[in-house]
Amino acid sequence: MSIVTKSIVNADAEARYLSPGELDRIKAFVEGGDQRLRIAQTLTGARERIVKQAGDQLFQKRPDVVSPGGNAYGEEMTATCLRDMDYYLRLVTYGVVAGDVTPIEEIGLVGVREMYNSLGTPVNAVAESVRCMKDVACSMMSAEDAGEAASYFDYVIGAMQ
Ligand SMILES: CCC1=C(C)/C(=C/C2=NC(=C\c3[nH]c(/C=C4\NC(=O)[C@H](C)[C@H]4CC)c(C)c3CCC(=O)O)/C(CCC(=O)O)=C2C)NC1=O
Repeated sequence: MSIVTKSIVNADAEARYLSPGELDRIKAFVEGGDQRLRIAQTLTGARERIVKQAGDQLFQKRPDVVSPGGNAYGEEMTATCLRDMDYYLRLVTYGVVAGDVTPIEEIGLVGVREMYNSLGTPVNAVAESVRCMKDVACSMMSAEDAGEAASYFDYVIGAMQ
Protein backbone atom coordinates (compact mmCIF):
# COMPACT_ATOMS: atom_id res chain seq x y z
CA MET A 1 0.00 0.00 0.00
CA SER A 2 1.36 3.43 -0.82
CA ILE A 3 1.67 6.14 1.79
CA VAL A 4 -1.38 7.85 0.25
CA THR A 5 -3.71 4.88 0.71
CA LYS A 6 -2.24 4.05 4.09
CA SER A 7 -2.68 7.61 5.39
CA ILE A 8 -6.26 7.79 4.17
CA VAL A 9 -7.17 4.46 5.77
CA ASN A 10 -5.63 5.57 9.08
CA ALA A 11 -7.23 9.00 9.04
CA ASP A 12 -10.66 7.71 8.07
CA ALA A 13 -10.55 5.07 10.80
CA GLU A 14 -10.50 8.03 13.19
CA ALA A 15 -12.84 10.15 11.00
CA ARG A 16 -10.26 12.90 10.86
CA TYR A 17 -8.50 15.00 8.26
CA LEU A 18 -5.00 14.01 7.20
CA SER A 19 -2.56 15.40 9.77
CA PRO A 20 0.19 17.90 8.87
CA GLY A 21 2.74 15.10 9.32
CA GLU A 22 0.82 12.81 6.99
CA LEU A 23 0.52 15.56 4.41
CA ASP A 24 4.27 16.20 4.66
CA ARG A 25 5.01 12.52 4.04
CA ILE A 26 2.60 12.49 1.08
CA LYS A 27 4.30 15.61 -0.27
CA ALA A 28 7.69 13.88 -0.11
CA PHE A 29 6.18 10.84 -1.81
CA VAL A 30 4.70 12.94 -4.62
CA GLU A 31 7.94 14.92 -5.04
CA GLY A 32 9.89 11.70 -5.39
CA GLY A 33 7.41 10.42 -8.00
CA ASP A 34 9.40 11.33 -11.10
CA GLN A 35 12.47 9.60 -9.76
CA ARG A 36 10.62 6.46 -8.72
CA LEU A 37 8.87 6.19 -12.09
CA ARG A 38 12.14 6.75 -13.96
CA ILE A 39 13.76 3.94 -11.97
CA ALA A 40 10.81 1.61 -12.53
CA GLN A 41 10.88 2.34 -16.26
CA THR A 42 14.61 1.61 -16.44
CA LEU A 43 14.23 -1.68 -14.57
CA THR A 44 11.21 -2.70 -16.62
CA GLY A 45 12.77 -1.80 -19.95
CA ALA A 46 16.04 -3.57 -19.17
CA ARG A 47 14.59 -6.55 -17.34
CA GLU A 48 15.82 -9.19 -19.79
CA ARG A 49 19.32 -7.76 -19.85
CA ILE A 50 19.43 -7.42 -16.07
CA VAL A 51 18.32 -11.00 -15.45
CA LYS A 52 20.60 -12.44 -18.14
CA GLN A 53 23.73 -10.58 -17.03
CA ALA A 54 23.06 -11.13 -13.36
CA GLY A 55 22.41 -14.81 -14.03
CA ASP A 56 25.77 -15.12 -15.79
CA GLN A 57 27.45 -13.45 -12.81
CA LEU A 58 25.65 -15.69 -10.34
CA PHE A 59 26.65 -18.90 -12.12
CA GLN A 60 30.26 -17.73 -12.22
CA LYS A 61 30.24 -16.99 -8.51
CA ARG A 62 28.23 -20.08 -7.61
CA PRO A 63 29.07 -22.75 -10.19
CA ASP A 64 27.78 -25.34 -7.70
CA VAL A 65 24.13 -24.41 -8.33
CA VAL A 66 24.38 -25.25 -12.05
CA SER A 67 26.66 -28.29 -11.62
CA PRO A 68 25.30 -31.85 -11.43
CA GLY A 69 23.45 -32.14 -8.13
CA GLY A 70 22.94 -28.38 -7.99
CA ASN A 71 19.44 -27.02 -7.57
CA ALA A 72 19.54 -25.10 -10.88
CA TYR A 73 21.31 -27.86 -12.84
CA GLY A 74 19.92 -28.57 -16.30
CA GLU A 75 18.23 -26.33 -18.82
CA GLU A 76 14.80 -26.44 -17.22
CA MET A 77 15.97 -25.77 -13.67
CA THR A 78 18.30 -22.98 -14.81
CA ALA A 79 15.32 -21.40 -16.60
CA THR A 80 13.26 -21.70 -13.40
CA CYS A 81 16.08 -20.03 -11.48
CA LEU A 82 16.19 -17.14 -13.95
CA ARG A 83 12.40 -16.94 -13.69
CA ASP A 84 12.68 -16.51 -9.92
CA MET A 85 15.21 -13.73 -10.48
CA ASP A 86 12.75 -12.07 -12.85
CA TYR A 87 10.05 -12.42 -10.17
CA TYR A 88 12.18 -10.56 -7.65
CA LEU A 89 13.10 -7.86 -10.15
CA ARG A 90 9.39 -7.38 -10.87
CA LEU A 91 8.63 -7.12 -7.15
CA VAL A 92 11.40 -4.53 -6.78
CA THR A 93 9.66 -2.41 -9.45
CA TYR A 94 6.42 -2.66 -7.44
CA GLY A 95 8.22 -1.47 -4.32
CA VAL A 96 9.91 1.38 -6.19
CA VAL A 97 6.62 2.61 -7.66
CA ALA A 98 4.78 2.34 -4.33
CA GLY A 99 7.70 3.88 -2.44
CA ASP A 100 7.09 1.08 0.02
CA VAL A 101 8.49 -2.41 0.56
CA THR A 102 5.16 -3.89 1.66
CA PRO A 103 4.26 -5.31 -1.78
CA ILE A 104 7.68 -6.98 -2.01
CA GLU A 105 7.27 -8.40 1.47
CA GLU A 106 3.74 -9.69 0.98
CA ILE A 107 4.18 -11.18 -2.49
CA GLY A 108 7.68 -12.54 -2.30
CA LEU A 109 9.24 -12.65 1.13
CA VAL A 110 6.73 -14.09 3.60
CA GLY A 111 7.93 -17.64 4.28
CA VAL A 112 10.60 -17.39 1.59
CA ARG A 113 13.34 -19.18 3.51
CA GLU A 114 11.06 -22.08 4.38
CA MET A 115 9.92 -22.30 0.77
CA TYR A 116 13.43 -22.43 -0.64
CA ASN A 117 14.56 -24.84 2.06
CA SER A 118 11.75 -27.21 1.12
CA LEU A 119 12.78 -26.95 -2.57
CA GLY A 120 16.42 -27.62 -1.76
CA THR A 121 17.29 -24.21 -3.20
CA PRO A 122 20.20 -22.51 -1.42
CA VAL A 123 18.57 -19.27 -0.31
CA ASN A 124 21.95 -17.55 0.06
CA ALA A 125 22.49 -18.11 -3.67
CA VAL A 126 19.09 -16.56 -4.39
CA ALA A 127 20.18 -13.59 -2.28
CA GLU A 128 23.41 -13.48 -4.30
CA SER A 129 21.36 -13.42 -7.51
CA VAL A 130 19.48 -10.37 -6.22
CA ARG A 131 22.82 -8.73 -5.35
CA CYS A 132 24.01 -9.36 -8.92
CA MET A 133 20.78 -7.84 -10.30
CA LYS A 134 21.30 -4.83 -8.07
CA ASP A 135 24.83 -4.32 -9.43
CA VAL A 136 23.76 -4.68 -13.06
CA ALA A 137 20.67 -2.48 -12.61
CA CYS A 138 22.42 0.25 -10.64
CA SER A 139 25.18 0.51 -13.25
CA MET A 140 22.46 1.68 -15.68
CA MET A 141 21.38 4.65 -13.55
CA SER A 142 22.60 7.93 -12.15
CA ALA A 143 24.18 7.69 -8.70
CA GLU A 144 21.10 9.22 -7.14
CA ASP A 145 18.67 6.83 -8.81
CA ALA A 146 20.97 3.91 -8.09
CA GLY A 147 20.95 4.81 -4.40
CA GLU A 148 17.18 4.80 -4.31
CA ALA A 149 16.86 1.56 -6.31
CA ALA A 150 19.54 -0.16 -4.22
CA SER A 151 17.50 0.18 -1.05
CA TYR A 152 14.75 -2.06 -2.48
CA PHE A 153 17.21 -4.71 -3.67
CA ASP A 154 18.91 -4.53 -0.27
CA TYR A 155 15.59 -5.10 1.42
CA VAL A 156 15.10 -8.34 -0.52
CA ILE A 157 18.67 -9.45 0.16
CA GLY A 158 18.31 -8.67 3.86
CA ALA A 159 15.12 -10.72 4.13
CA MET A 160 16.93 -13.74 2.70
CA GLN A 161 19.87 -13.67 5.11
C1 LIG B 1 6.39 -13.98 -7.17
C2 LIG B 1 6.55 -14.82 -5.91
C3 LIG B 1 7.08 -16.21 -6.22
C4 LIG B 1 8.33 -16.73 -5.96
C5 LIG B 1 9.47 -16.00 -5.36
C6 LIG B 1 8.33 -18.10 -6.39
C7 LIG B 1 9.40 -18.97 -6.27
C8 LIG B 1 9.47 -20.38 -6.56
N1 LIG B 1 10.59 -20.94 -7.05
C9 LIG B 1 10.38 -22.27 -7.26
C10 LIG B 1 11.28 -23.21 -7.78
C11 LIG B 1 12.64 -23.05 -8.10
N2 LIG B 1 13.42 -21.97 -7.86
C12 LIG B 1 14.69 -22.18 -8.33
C13 LIG B 1 15.73 -21.18 -8.21
C14 LIG B 1 17.07 -21.29 -7.99
N3 LIG B 1 17.77 -22.44 -7.76
C15 LIG B 1 19.09 -22.18 -7.53
O1 LIG B 1 19.93 -22.99 -7.22
C16 LIG B 1 19.37 -20.74 -7.70
C17 LIG B 1 20.17 -20.19 -6.55
C18 LIG B 1 17.98 -20.12 -7.80
C19 LIG B 1 17.88 -19.03 -8.90
C20 LIG B 1 18.52 -17.73 -8.45
C21 LIG B 1 14.73 -23.46 -8.93
C22 LIG B 1 15.90 -24.14 -9.62
C23 LIG B 1 13.44 -24.02 -8.76
C24 LIG B 1 12.96 -25.39 -9.19
C25 LIG B 1 13.29 -26.38 -8.09
C26 LIG B 1 12.72 -27.73 -8.36
O2 LIG B 1 11.71 -27.85 -9.08
O3 LIG B 1 13.29 -28.68 -7.81
C27 LIG B 1 9.03 -22.57 -6.83
C28 LIG B 1 8.41 -23.96 -6.86
C29 LIG B 1 7.36 -24.10 -7.92
C30 LIG B 1 7.88 -23.81 -9.29
O4 LIG B 1 8.82 -24.49 -9.77
O5 LIG B 1 7.39 -22.85 -9.90
C31 LIG B 1 8.48 -21.39 -6.40
C32 LIG B 1 7.09 -21.23 -5.82
N4 LIG B 1 7.10 -18.37 -6.91
C33 LIG B 1 6.32 -17.26 -6.83
O6 LIG B 1 5.11 -17.16 -7.21
